[in-house]
Amino acid sequence: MGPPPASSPGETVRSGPHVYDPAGPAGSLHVRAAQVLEDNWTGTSTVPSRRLYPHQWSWDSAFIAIGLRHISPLRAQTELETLLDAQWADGRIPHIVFNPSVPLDAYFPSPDFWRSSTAGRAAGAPRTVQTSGIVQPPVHALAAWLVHRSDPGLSRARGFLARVHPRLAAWHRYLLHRRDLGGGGLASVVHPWEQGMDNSPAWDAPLSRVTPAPARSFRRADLDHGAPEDRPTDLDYGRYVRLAADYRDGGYRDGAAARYRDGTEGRSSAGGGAFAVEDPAFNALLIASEHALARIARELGATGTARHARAEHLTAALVDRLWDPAEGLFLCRDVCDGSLIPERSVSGLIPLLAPTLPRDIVAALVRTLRGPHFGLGGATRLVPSYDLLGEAFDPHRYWRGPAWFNTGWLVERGLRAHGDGASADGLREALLTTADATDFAEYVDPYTGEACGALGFSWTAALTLDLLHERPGHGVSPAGIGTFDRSEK
Ligand code: 9WN
Repeated sequence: MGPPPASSPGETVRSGPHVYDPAGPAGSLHVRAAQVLEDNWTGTSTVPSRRLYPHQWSWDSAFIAIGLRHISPLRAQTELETLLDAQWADGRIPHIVFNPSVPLDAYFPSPDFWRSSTAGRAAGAPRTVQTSGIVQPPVHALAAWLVHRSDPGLSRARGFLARVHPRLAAWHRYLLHRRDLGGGGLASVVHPWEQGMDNSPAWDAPLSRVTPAPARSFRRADLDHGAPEDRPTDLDYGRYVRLAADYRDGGYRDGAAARYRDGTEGRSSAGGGAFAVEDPAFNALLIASEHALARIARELGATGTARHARAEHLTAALVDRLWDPAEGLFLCRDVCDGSLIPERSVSGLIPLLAPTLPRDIVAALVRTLRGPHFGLGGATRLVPSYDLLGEAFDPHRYWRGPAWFNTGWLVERGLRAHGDGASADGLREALLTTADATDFAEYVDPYTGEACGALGFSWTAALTLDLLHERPGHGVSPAGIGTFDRSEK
């Protein structure tokens, strides 16, 4: 990896409106956030973290592009285009694009585990770049639209939207057609890493059916950098490895989910159905991205109406299949046995992003967010990843309680889009203060704000930049969250 190019010819590196400054001279947070992205830039994309995650990750890149657009719209476009260059012919966007100059043992599972160009050949994996074979949440169309809006002139001059639109449309087609494993109109994830909240207690029940790969068959690299008590257990890791290996050995084919009668039958094959879950956040992001794709289509001269209609149809399916009125929260559905998984996670709040969510559901979600299970504005200032009162709650363990900045940002956007500016302002302030105080930590203890995981984490820095460019006290800023706005259809 060479030194990061600061900017490219013809492009302005911008400095932002420094509207937040609790801790130092005006702009210092902005400058430091931009520096993190500079340090993590490889020349064509941004690593989430130099040591822990030294390749390109799919949903990380989308969040990173959303922040990068404020300092370099060209780099933001490049970030997304690099990812899309690794798209498979069946439409999937892989969750990792490997950097060939990084040693194989720097991250596990490495390219020799996924073997994308051979095992994924039938599914259309690219030949020239090595990738994983699973996906991550579809934040990309949303990111592409926001990147375009940050500098429409540059975007038009480069034909950015015209180039990414067919790829994004193919990506959504893959999710809507190949991944509707439950048959109810929602996309399923076939591995906990696909949903992005890898170690969520919501996966415990469906994962318990999976026979772990033997510990001696792989070597974890994450424990070289992270504290074992904060990371997933070896048992869970063995199950992640088994699911991924079975999916690979089935040629990364997507099949119908097997229905388990008693929880013991069935194969442990991801494509064939041992793990298939409909997740609220994943589908809410698909809804937001469908609305974004509609706007992209309109910008390119089409109407976009059919896509808005599809997004509304998806919203109805989300409510129909995952809304639990008694909990006031969206839950995950285990597609293998058809049950709703009785665990409260931040994923269930993220449908706040859906602009046409019924108002009574929005109100119930806000009550849940501020109630005892998530405690926003009371016990916590950030949104915990999991139920504060849940049996599996742990303030430090990966996705089992700590607060992440991307989920906080998504909730902030949703609150603002639905007109709850006061709650959004409070959350924004807390996100900025905490990013500042923790040196852009990967995640934090939701009670104390103590830094956990990697520091200098890219999406924390990127979303800090994005929040700095929002004007607090305003409902919807046209350049920021227009995509989520009810009225902007
Ligand atoms: C597996 C890169 C990724 C994030 C995920 C986060 C973590 C990887 C891991 O890091 O996952 O994809 O090794 O734990 O859970 O959301 O995209 O930042």
